[in-house]
Amino acid sequence: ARAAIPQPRPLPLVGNVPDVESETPIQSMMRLSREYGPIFRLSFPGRSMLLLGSHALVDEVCDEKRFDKRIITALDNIREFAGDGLFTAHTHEPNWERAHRILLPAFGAQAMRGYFELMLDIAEQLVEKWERLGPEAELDVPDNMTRLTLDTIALCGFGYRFNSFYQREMHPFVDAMVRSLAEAGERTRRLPLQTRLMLMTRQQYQRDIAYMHEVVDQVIRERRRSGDAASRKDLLSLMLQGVDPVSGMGLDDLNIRYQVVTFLIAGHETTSGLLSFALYLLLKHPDVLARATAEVDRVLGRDVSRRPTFEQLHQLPYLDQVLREALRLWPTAPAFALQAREDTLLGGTWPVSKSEPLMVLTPMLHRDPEVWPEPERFDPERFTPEAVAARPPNAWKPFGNGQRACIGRQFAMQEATLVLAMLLQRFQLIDHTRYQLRIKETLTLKPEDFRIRVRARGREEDRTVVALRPAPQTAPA
Ligand code: FDE
Repeated sequence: ARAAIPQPRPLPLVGNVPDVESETPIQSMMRLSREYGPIFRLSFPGRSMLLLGSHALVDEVCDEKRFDKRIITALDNIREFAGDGLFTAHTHEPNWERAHRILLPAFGAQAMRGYFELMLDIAEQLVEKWERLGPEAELDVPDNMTRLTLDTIALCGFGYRFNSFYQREMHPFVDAMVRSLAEAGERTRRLPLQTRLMLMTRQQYQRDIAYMHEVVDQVIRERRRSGDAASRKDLLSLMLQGVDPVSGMGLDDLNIRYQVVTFLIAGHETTSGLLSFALYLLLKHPDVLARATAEVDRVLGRDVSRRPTFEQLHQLPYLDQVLREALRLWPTAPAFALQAREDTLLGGTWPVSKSEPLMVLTPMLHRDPEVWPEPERFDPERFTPEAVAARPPNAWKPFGNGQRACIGRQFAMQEATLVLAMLLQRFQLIDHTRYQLRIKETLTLKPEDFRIRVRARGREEDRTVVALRPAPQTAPA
């Protein structure tokens, strides 16, 4: 019983281009998924893809014997600057397996302990800044979180300080990276000829890529010159010294450059979005916020002069549930692409050719009422150990699938837990704009224009001082 795969009516030449908003493609696809069902096709000039949004179908394509990661669209363009780094390498390229084996220890449990102090260093910069700015200051949450996550991955990964909290503008590397990621995305919506005609855009792109590579090559050179690669246990020293146990080979300099760029890209926007969504959701759910704060007070205590410890971080199960539930509603890496190893039938019904890419629309998987009752409701109780054990596999995929799943998962969760704990320990969050969620899409998702105020949760007498100067209310837009 073969069935035709639904598709919004394509127009001549442009196909389904008009069905997908260029600024908000994922949100358009979520809308189409609600309209056309668990599998539908979109076709664009020269290519098409199948979009999957139900647990039953995603569960099927998570079988790695039948399906493998596919590098398409924006990811394919990002290969221009991230080359065969882990994220953009094809599984069959020798450098993927080699780098995967060499770098796995850098993301293991032992390594996480080593990163703790460095994560704390950057997290302290954030909370100290917010403390000093005081309750009048309007804080741009995604901007602050992006500074934090970029500085954290650079310091833990390569011993490099971007010092983003000491500058008004972000480091020029960030501008170059953001612009090139945006251009990599734009190019998926243009015909190659259009891009060829956009001389200024192309030159800017080439300049940005050259600049990123220059910064990264400099970091690598400095490490080589300092000769302390042996004593350090970070990503860069593993890359410089690690030997793949299977092939007996190390990584060459070009690949190391690509890996550094990859980790900076993969390691910061996603985690920054996660922290921003988590703060947004807490702000809008005072009961959850109160419970999370109580857990933090119990484990870290109220004395902010005592620095949190690695052990304490692993005693915050409710915070972990909050972060997982935030990733369910808003998986910041919102899709991943696969291909069938052989032509096949999906769900016993839908014919799928191995040449046509499949995209898992993670936010729709995470809203499938078959596995997520009342899917729109934010409820960290979904992630108690009992609830997790009762759910079928592959219902929650914010970190992708199988061997190509996120290598930085532990890293991101440790960083997010630490920062969230320190923020809740210190501050009361104030929703002075009565923020209405709007989602900005780049490669990742983020709350757009999300600003808050914070007030130190000090002793009682501090609170009365603050109360004499109430923060003016901004009228809702
Ligand atoms: C990966 C990843 C993924 C998959 C994709 C595909 O499939 O295409 C996903 C979904 C993700 N990832 C997600 C995420 C989220 C978050 C928060 C994160 N993520 C974070 C992070 C951090 C870091 C450092 C990272 N991350 C990294 C990474 C890498 C390197 C990769 C690739 C891997 C392989 O091998 O392939 C990823 N990540 Fe992530």
